[in-house]
Amino acid sequence: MRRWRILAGVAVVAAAATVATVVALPASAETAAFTVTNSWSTGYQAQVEVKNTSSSPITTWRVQLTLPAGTTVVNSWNTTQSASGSTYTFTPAGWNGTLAAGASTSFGFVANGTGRPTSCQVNGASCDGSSTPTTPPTTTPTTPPTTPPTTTPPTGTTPVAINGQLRVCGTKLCNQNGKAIQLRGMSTHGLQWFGKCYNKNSLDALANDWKADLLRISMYVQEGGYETNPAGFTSQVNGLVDEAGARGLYALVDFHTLTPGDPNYNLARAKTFFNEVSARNANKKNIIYEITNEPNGVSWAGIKSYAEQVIPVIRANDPDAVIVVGTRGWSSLGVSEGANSGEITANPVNASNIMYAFHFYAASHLDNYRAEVQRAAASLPLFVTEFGTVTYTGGGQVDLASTGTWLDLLDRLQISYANWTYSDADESSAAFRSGTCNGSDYGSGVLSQSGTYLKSRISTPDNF
Ligand code: IDC
Repeated sequence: MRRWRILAGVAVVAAAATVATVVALPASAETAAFTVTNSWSTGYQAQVEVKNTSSSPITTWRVQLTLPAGTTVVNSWNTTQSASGSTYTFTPAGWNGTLAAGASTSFGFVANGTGRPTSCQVNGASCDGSSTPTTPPTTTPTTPPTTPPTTTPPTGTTPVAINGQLRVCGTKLCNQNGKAIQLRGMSTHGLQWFGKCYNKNSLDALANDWKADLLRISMYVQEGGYETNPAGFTSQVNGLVDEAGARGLYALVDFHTLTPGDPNYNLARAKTFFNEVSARNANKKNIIYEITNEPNGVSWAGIKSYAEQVIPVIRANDPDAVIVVGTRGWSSLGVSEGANSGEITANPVNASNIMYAFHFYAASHLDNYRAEVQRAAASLPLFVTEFGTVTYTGGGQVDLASTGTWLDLLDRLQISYANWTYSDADESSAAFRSGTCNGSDYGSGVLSQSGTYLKSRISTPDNF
């Protein structure tokens, strides 16, 4: 268990805090319990449980955490967060302010840096129940008493242990022995929104129950993603690469461009991001790079130009990793913009050991798309880095018939895939029911219709 309470070391845990001195907040007793739910070498994810231990309801709460120099909050959920210097204030998200007597709620955040809070207050009083803010013991350890993700290659029967460093062989993805293989796994949702869904329990479930081979780490660039905090999101991605590796899973690092559709808009960011990620992870066998998610409204020539500038940045650090290039028309091989894979075969990216991305949403993309994939697979190495069981909106009816036809085709062609999404988003493409990630149970009982089906497909024996 990497879960630990900070009580022993830093004294942020829990406590009945009398808040009679706090103006504008009810005089009552609240506790705030801080738990690290996931950690990696450059950051961690934490959960704070706020409990109303009084005998009457409260209508709001406020938790203030002070972090040491070098550690910052990257993002948070189920809360509204503001910062003043190194003190972060967390208030209700809107719907979780009112707590009945004895009730509790929790919020979470991701920190860049390893420093744990040096002070915690709930409603202006110390989380340890005293009237002054908690001060840390001088012997506070700077590293948590946890086992960091292992950096030695996993042994045994995990996907990475069996297959090792991957490479492209002809139109296939091959393992370290030159055997053509197929990887099957799940994509995260946007880390800026669903970071809470990627924790010890959920990742253990993905590796052990789902028997997945692959975690796609979907880092949006816009919409509150990378561009708002490059260091923080880079750290979060690196942490998940480690977590995947610790479980013997491949990590597909997705630079999730979407709007604007021209990846060149983010060229400078892509170079910075991939330089940092590939330098740090160069010696890992489990990393695969996806340099742009879904180019749209841009020519193939524009995508190719982008790829030929980003790929050398990765290669300079990590010469042997597989790199996946998005394709025109939201990675439809051009079909969704009236083109087809012929423009790629006629003018391929000038690089080796690369694959081309194809995406589909089963309720929207039917036989004409399947025909194009079958045709393209004869000459291009393809990787389905994202697909949904639903419409291209991410919602609507789950189309199990079309999904089944698609996955049968991918299995037959040995095309690897990742499903959108391993999250509890309130949309039918999500594998978990809405609200699941607020808890710790990622078992069969909390799966959506889509998740139940995907798990049944992914957990069957691999072809390694
Ligand atoms: C969707 C999410 C949805 C989010 C939207 C905009 O499911 O919650 O509001 O993005 O960011 C894609 C994209 C992927 C989309 C998904 C479903 O790669 O970001 O996610 N989709 O619309 N391409 C086709 C479908």
